[in-house]
Amino acid sequence: MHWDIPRSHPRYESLVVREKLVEAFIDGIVVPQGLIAHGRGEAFDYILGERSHPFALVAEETTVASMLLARKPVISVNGNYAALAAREIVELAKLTGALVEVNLFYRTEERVAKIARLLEREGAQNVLGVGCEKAQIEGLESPRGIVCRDGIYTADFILVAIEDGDRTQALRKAGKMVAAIDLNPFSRTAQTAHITIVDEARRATKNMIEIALKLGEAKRSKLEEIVKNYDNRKVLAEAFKTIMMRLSEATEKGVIMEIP
Ligand code: PTJ
Repeated sequence: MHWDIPRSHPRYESLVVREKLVEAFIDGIVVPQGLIAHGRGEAFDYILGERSHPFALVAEETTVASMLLARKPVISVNGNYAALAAREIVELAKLTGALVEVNLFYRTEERVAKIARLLEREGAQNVLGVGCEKAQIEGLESPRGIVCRDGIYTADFILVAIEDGDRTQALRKAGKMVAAIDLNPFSRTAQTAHITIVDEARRATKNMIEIALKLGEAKRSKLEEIVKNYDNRKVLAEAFKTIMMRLSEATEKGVIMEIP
């Protein structure tokens, strides 16, 4: 199933992304529930104006600094994140020295292998998930809590995206530092992560690549300074304020765009 989206369509980019997800669903990368999750993300992105706000950029910078400082950083990849940003994930991992692990909510070994292959086609080496020694994250009943012993299980810093709240909480309880990309600041993931990136997953990952290129040569003390000054409550509060401001502007004016 493939639809040609006319370039002139005012929502061209958004429709192309939907097409990409539908194709990934047909290929068995994304689960049907992932399409529903995407719709929720789109709604928040629409309200936020589909751009990276300063509060997101601060969280993204802190995530990159934390990854560069970490003993073993891991980027946890699920179906949606892989479908949207496989190339960017691989690039970010290379720049920060992070491992890439496929970790799924709706886990089947077949999907793990498919997503690993997709990442490998984009240049990833040693993607964790298939054939690794398995371990169980406490608090997440099997098979949702299955991770690689040499990956997430022994990691000190984990970046998750478009993730279920339960998992973020369990990872945090397991003593990991967690950064989460989630457009919905109300979600359990957003509320429980140490660093919450309220931004669209691909846009956020692209921003982090730019930041990693700048911070790659930075001294440890500068990275530590960035992490020390970070305040996640403030970042979440800014995200809520931005939503409120955009909504209150809309409630005053009623009309938010000029229709010819
Ligand atoms: O591939 P699997 O098996 O691991 O399953 C993945 C899904 C997405 C189905 C699973 O993790 C899930 O059910 O997630 P939730 O609980 O629906 O949460 C997804 C969160 O991500 C929601 O808060 C959405 O608003 C948000 N979101 C959706 N799309 C994006 C997003 N955030 C950032 N960028 C997006 N593109």
